[in-house]
Amino acid sequence: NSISVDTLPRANSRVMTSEFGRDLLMGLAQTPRSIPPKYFYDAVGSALFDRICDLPEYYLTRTEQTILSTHASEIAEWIGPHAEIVEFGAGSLKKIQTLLDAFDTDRSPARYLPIDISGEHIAQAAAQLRARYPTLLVQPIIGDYTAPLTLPPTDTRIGQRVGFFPGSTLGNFHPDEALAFLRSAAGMLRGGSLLIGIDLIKHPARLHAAYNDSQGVTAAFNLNVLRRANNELGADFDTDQFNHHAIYHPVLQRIEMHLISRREQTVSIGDQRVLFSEGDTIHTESSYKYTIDGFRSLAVKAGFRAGPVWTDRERQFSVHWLHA
Ligand code: AVJ
Repeated sequence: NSISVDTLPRANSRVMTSEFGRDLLMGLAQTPRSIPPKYFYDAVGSALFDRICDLPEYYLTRTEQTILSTHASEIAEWIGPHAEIVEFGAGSLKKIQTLLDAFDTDRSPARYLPIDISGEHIAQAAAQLRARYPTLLVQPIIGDYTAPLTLPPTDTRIGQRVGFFPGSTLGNFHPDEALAFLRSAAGMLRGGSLLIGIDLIKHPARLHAAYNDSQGVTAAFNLNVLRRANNELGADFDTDQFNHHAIYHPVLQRIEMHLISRREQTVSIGDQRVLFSEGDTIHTESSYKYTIDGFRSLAVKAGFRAGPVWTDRERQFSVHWLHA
């Protein structure tokens, strides 16, 4: 029996035992085909995203950073003394530092709970943060922040609990998912607040440029999800045979990113074969844009009370304070 090795079930179990593998096959079996955007962020994808944030056309990260640093002391007032900050999808723990630096030492946040799916990344970043802010209790939570989670109990010395969800990451959620996420965040933060960054509706040309940069970094980021499937699942996507396509849909008020098959081709993923005709698309990301009032209404519907909003001069991006 040791010689009758069937490679197909083995190849397939590698796919089916992986959450990415299952989601990929499920997404490609649907019409239209799709891959959830959370799979962009392997090590290579995270590095590409960092490069996107530095692109001249990608105004989001830079503008949010400017808003946070310009209004840091006012935001620190809203946060108040000895707060607990829970960050959703914290990544490299860089954005929190702008907020932490805005406090007088005697009012500084007491505890910081960064939530992220990538474990190795966060432990190292947490160590660096502790070195910089010795009085801050940094307790990383490794997990998916879209799933309900239990936070460690607070104690009476800790001030209000403040959720921090920067980067317009909520934009990746479809409106019904965004509402559900905000509802569960409101529950988890009850009595506290949420500080959230939201990208704003603007001239489509500007949005188009941000997702179709001249250096092709966004294209590489988009195509990287196929390379990841090859690496992790043994799929055989030919990344040269797919084109990056990103377009603003003014009715749905979202950027859509797609990968478009350049020709008829068959791709193997485990024991599955997926046929693409020329021009077939894989929808890899939606990035919803909001008006300030539109987002505030959504937050109110989710159980928050809308507080102050900070924006930049050109009203490209917004940072909202919401009472839970
Ligand atoms: C991290 C979801 C905010 O939608 O702008 C950047 C991801 N996609 N370029 C966004 C992204 C293409 C980004 N978010």
